[in-house]
Amino acid sequence: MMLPNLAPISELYVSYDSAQKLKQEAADLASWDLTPRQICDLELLMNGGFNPLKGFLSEADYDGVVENMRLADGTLWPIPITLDVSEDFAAKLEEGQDIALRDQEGVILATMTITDSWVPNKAREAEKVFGADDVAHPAVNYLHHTAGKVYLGGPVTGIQQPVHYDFRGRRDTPNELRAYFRKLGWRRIVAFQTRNPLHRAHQELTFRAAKEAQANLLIHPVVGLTKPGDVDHFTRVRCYEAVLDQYPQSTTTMSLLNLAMRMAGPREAVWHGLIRANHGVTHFIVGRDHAGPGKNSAGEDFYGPYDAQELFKQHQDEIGVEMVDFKHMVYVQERAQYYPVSEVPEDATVLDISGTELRRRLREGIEIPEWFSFPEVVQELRRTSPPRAQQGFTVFFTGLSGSGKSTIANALMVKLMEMGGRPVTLLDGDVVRKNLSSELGFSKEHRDLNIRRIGYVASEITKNGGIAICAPIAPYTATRRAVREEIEQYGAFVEVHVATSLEECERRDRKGLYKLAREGKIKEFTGISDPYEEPATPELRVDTEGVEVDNCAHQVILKLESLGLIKA
Ligand code: PPS
Repeated sequence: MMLPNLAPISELYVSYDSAQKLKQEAADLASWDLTPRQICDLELLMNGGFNPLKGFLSEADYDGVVENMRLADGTLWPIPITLDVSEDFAAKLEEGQDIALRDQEGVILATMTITDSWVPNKAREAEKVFGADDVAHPAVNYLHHTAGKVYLGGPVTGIQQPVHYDFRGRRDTPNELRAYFRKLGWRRIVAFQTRNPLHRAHQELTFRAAKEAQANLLIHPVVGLTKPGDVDHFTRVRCYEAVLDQYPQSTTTMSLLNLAMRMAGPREAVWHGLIRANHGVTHFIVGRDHAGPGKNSAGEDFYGPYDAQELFKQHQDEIGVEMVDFKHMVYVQERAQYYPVSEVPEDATVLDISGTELRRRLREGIEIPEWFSFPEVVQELRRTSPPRAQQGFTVFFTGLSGSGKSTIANALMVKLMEMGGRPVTLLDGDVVRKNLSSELGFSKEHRDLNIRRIGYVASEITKNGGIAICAPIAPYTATRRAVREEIEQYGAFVEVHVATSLEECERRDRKGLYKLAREGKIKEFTGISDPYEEPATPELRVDTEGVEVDNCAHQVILKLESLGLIKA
């Protein structure tokens, strides 16, 4: 039987006085502004959550971790904790030099002595750690498209914890949790890792797991970085707080873990186990497809459904935490009770709601039954994900100059304002160029910058429940895609191609610009001396030739209705 070692674990922080001194000295050091993921990693390095690591991995440790899940000295460690930086920054450094690690506001959190600097083979890292060099995997995508080209390794000296302004009382370091368990006399503790809201089935399965292990329960949700598209942690924590009241008093506690998940399935499960061991727990619930990243680019799962459980079992002794099987719970209607799927009485009516179905019900404002979740949880989720017809969205017109984008966009704005309910903002090409982008010209670089600015403003409007109507030329597919991705985090992105032909735009030549462009008096003119990449699959394509503006705007309204974004 595993009993917890609840003695304090070693941290990387120096004493308060040394920290003050170090902070002053560090002002002169070369400094690196940490990314959100690096801040999460640094916090767990400094507070002992990543014990036995003493800093960001050296090259030898990294190689060992990538190849066989072990540090150079043979210790089990499955995920590379590396400090990725730009080539320019790395070029200025020498071995043995100290650098300051700062948060995004410039506060010095730690110093690090550089022992190693190398260019990693990212394809190998992707294959070995995540199982495939496929950017459909969020961590592989991060590795190739966000992470810097060079890795720095070396020991870290902790100055101060990253500051959190939210849920302070719910965040605990490993030592704080250990002290809490000691104080309450908890000897066996089963931890439940989650990045999703908890519903009745989760409450049942965690409570059962605790009973089976004769243990107390620690709900240990991740609030650092989870999978893109997850419910934000603010909402989740309010949901967890509501569920916490459902457990018998003093059997269960909840603590927030500022971990940056990698969605690495089996390796991630082992990593989660090690982190939990550092937090003083004895048991850990691992389920089907633990920390799964979704489908690969061929539409298949990255890992087998039980790979995580198998890998965990193999290394259980070294991890120092016992695995508890996650039981898939379903609701049996006749008994009005939850059962593990394997124990469902014969001929019983089994009810279950999948994650996809839940999202559909939220999106469409359909009832979510009480047997499935707690009313307080549903209420929280509805506050953050109102039905589609109340969410913000962006209509993004694209087309040649003089194609009629602005005219249709204006008509659409007026129609939407007539309907009321949500604020409407029009970001017209010309208007944006007068205000947001007055210093920009029409090179590819400047056009991209212009579109990205429009995208940023539209994403903020969408996030806050408004309607953004954009009407720039936006000639490049890749830039339009980037803006779509940014906005789709918060609401729908409806691309409308105003497909007026070049001949027609030139014939109309409302502003006389085509004539000037033909005469060479305006350079880089879209359609004449600069490219326009037509959208291949816009949500809507409107043809303005021989069609009234009112009718074009109406087509957009019909599209918005069919997408459920407005109600007829
Ligand atoms: S872009 O490519 O999306 O950044 O362009 P946009 O911000 O929509 O600006 C297009 C308007 O600027 C005028 N204009 C030009 N258009 C294209 N190419 C060149 N070289 C150019 N120079 C000035 C033109 O009036 C466009 O307005 P619209 O409303 O599209 O006709």
